[in-house]
Amino acid sequence: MSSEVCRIGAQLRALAVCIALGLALVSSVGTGGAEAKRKCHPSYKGKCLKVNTGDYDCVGGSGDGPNYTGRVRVVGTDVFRLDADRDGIGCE
Ligand SMILES: [Ca+2]
Repeated sequence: MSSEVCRIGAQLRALAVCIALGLALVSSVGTGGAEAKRKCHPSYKGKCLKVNTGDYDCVGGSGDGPNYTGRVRVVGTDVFRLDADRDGIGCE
């Protein structure tokens, strides 16, 4: 009977270790997820232009938004067309 309890205890400990490892994994993934949740557009650096918030235009420009940004580096596809002269700097 007591050996049975020991076996269950060992299984529970193993389970606890598994859960702890799982939580550690989830929390580390969760940190990455939080980072991804901020979702700065990968095409723009120096400023965080969020994705899924609509178009970006230059502050002080003639664009109609709904989002505006100042000078920003363009490192990928210029989806918001902020870098008209294509020199890698948007909203100059
Ligand atoms: Ca430019």
